[in-house]
Parts: sequence; structure tokens; C-alpha cells
Amino acid sequence: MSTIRPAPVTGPALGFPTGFRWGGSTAAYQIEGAATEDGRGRSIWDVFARIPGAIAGGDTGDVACDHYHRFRDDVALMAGLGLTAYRFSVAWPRVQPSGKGPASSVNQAGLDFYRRLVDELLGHGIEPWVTLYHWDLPQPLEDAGGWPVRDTAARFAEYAALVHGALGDRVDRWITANEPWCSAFLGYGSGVHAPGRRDGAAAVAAAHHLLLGHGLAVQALQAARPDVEVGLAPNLYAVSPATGTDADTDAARRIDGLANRIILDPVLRGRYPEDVLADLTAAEVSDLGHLREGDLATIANPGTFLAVNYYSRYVVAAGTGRQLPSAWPGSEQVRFVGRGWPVTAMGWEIDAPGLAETLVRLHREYPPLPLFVSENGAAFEDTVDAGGEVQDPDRIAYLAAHLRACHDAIAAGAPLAGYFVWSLLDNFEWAEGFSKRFGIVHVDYPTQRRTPKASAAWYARVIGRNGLADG
Ligand code: IFM
Repeated sequence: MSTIRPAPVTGPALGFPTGFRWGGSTAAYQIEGAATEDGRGRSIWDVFARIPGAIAGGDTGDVACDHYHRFRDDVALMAGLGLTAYRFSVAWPRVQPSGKGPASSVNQAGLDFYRRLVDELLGHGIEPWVTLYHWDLPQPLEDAGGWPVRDTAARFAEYAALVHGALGDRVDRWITANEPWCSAFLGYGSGVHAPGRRDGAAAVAAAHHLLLGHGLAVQALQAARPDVEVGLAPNLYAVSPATGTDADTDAARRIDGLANRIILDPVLRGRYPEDVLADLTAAEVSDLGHLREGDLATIANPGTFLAVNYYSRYVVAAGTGRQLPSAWPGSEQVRFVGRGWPVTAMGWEIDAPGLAETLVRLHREYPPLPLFVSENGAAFEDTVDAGGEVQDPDRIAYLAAHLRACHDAIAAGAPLAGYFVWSLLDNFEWAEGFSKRFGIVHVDYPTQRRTPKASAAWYARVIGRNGLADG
């Protein structure tokens, strides 16, 4: 929780290391659409999105950006921007609708879609990065208990092996799970994400089984290909106490523990943070009965890199009372404090130094691993102007500040090797539906027209010079 002082700018440009990956990120349910085509099964998001009031505006991902049909144009768009890498996710229910079973359970038409997408990317010189799990659990697995149930981790590893079997000849870079904290604590704790359950104990068990699934999937991929490049993509936060009081400092310890260390420590250090386990048991959230001997040995395999999703900082203070349901089981008394800093359309305070702080912390406090920023970006209120353009200076400022933070982190020794903007396209922003636009490319949903925003042209220039212009 130290602060990083930005490195002084000495040259005309802030250059990045040779070979630095410049990417864009998306996720299947947020962009693909084609929800019932070619044998795709239902995921927890298909079901959750139909619960009245679950999603702003009653939106669903049924059509989304129609990327399933427009992927060739979208890849051409990426190539036009000069992206060197593209991170997308495979929809588990598209390739294995039942979420389990023998080879006959595989939906070849679904796998074929990803083969075509990967071939298109490679044909344009863009490196595919495949996320195996970006929140769309097959509904049959949720019906069998979902992530709070141990068996789901084993099913995930089987699914990972089958996707790798189909794409491993042309995909070198894999991410096991995206933001396991969100899947566990928003999906099973606060219930604002699918499947919408509200049970602290289930959330804690889900987090463990997501990590177990990660470890088992890494094993499966490494068994298939010993030199596979694979990692996890947690959402990490800089965390600060609102004041220097002991009570606020303890609040920051709790939230750092439940947001960051509960994921990082098992994977990178082979143990859960004792203080977090003590908080959970003291609050009688969980008896930790889901932890089994040998689990941590399986989980403690990060793969070959760590992917970091970063958006903001949590500033927290001690509070009273417990607001339930909550994404912070056992620590509901903590208050999240706004500092009055500029925020994005999500209401998230913009804190670029927090990204440098996070990367440098990983470098200094955890075992060495190459790092990638696998998501970073911002939603703002974008509009297409009379000239058909989208001017988004706030997004450009956000991205520039965070890339400066990346540069600062590299200067401080963090082995950062790539950056993926979230997101390539405006898309289905989960509980917020289509109301929040994160893309550097605007999508007009009724016509599916893509309009690169000013930030897309700016990002293309950054990629072209492998760095930021001064100032
Ligand atoms: O849209 C999401 C993405 O799916 C996961 N990380 C955060 C993004 C913005 O909320």
C-alpha cells in the first residue's frame, strides 16, 4: 500500500520495451450474440439476464455486438488499429453445452467458430490470447451447484483441455479465469452478477473452487503442452485507508485481503492469508469446510505469467453495522469512501498511480513472473456527433495516464510485457447492460455500425510508436 512517485519524463516519448504487446480485450457473452445458434447452450448469464430487474434496461447478450457473424470485420478493424494481440474468451456453453461429459458432449460447430476467429487473427498477424472462463458458466453446472461445488473445478479443467485440444496448435497464450473475485463475490455474495445468489459462505467456497479450477486447468494445459504460456487474470485494486487511524488501517487490511490477497496468496504463495481466514471464521461466514488437503498444492501454480485487470483504487474506512447481502462477507462494516476525485461513468474514481502501485507491489512482494495488464479502460458518456465522429477526450486522458503508470512501473523494475485496453468494442456491461460504453470503438446497437472513437486513433498512434508522446 505504498505510493509510487511517477518517474520523471526525460525524453520526447515514453517508450515501451521492444516486443511489448499492444492488445484489445473482449469477452464472449459481452460481444458475440448468436445466443441460440449452432448448438450453443445456455449460460448462467442467459438465465440471469431474464430475471426482471437484474440488468439495467432489461438488456441481454442475445445479440450484443453480433460479433459471431461480424468477426471478420472486427478483426479487420483491429488490424487497422495495429493491435499486435487480441484477448477474447471462449463461451463454455457454446463448445460444451452441458458443461461436462465425454468427447461427444462437445459442440463442434462452436469450436469451429473459434477456429475461424483464430485463423482470421493469425492471418492478420494478431496474436490470439484465449480466456477460458469469462463468467459464462453452463447453466446445467449451476443447476448442479455451480462454483460453490467442488466438482465444477474438475469440469472446468476438462473443458480447458478440450478447448486446448482444438485450438492449442495455433494459440500460444491462455488465460484460465477472468476476475475470479467477481465470479465468486458478485455472483454468489452480493448477487448483482449471475447466478445472482446471496450467500457469503457460497461465495467463499466459489472463490476457492475457481482457484482450484485454475490450478487444474494449468495442469491440464501443461500436460498437453509443457511450454504453454498460461496465467490467471485477477481484478486487482490499490487499497488505501481513508485516514491513518488504526480502525481505517484495519478496514484497508480487510478489503485488501478480500479483494487481492485471497486470490494472489494461494496462487503465488501457496497459502491463504491467515488474517482473511480469521476474519471469515470470526464473523461466522464460513467454516472453511470446502478446503481439502492438497488443494493449495494444486492452486499454487500460477502458470507462466500473471495478467492484471486494473480499474480503480478502494479508499476505505471503518464503519458500523452490516449491510447484507454483500460482496465483502464478514467485512460488511467497512465503508467505501469517495475522495471527490474525477470518476468514470461507472462512478469509479480515476487513480492511475494505483496501477503502478499494484504492478510494483506484485513485483516486490510476490515471486517473479512476467506481468501483463489484461484489462484497463473506462466507460464515459459517448455520443456520435453530427460529423459521425465520437470525440472521447476523457477516455484518451484515462488511457494515457494509465499507460504512464505502466511506464512508471517498468521504470521501477516491474516486468510488464503488455497492455490490453478494455475494451475493443462497446459491449454488454453485465448488470449495466448496454448503458455503459467502454469501447475504443463505438457500436450503434440497432444497426451494428462500428465507429472508431478518437481514442482508437490515439491508441493506434501509441502502438505505432511503441510508446506515448511526451506530455
Ligand atoms: O466489462 C468488464 C469485464 O467483463 C471484466 N472486467 C471489468 C470490465 C468493466 O466492468
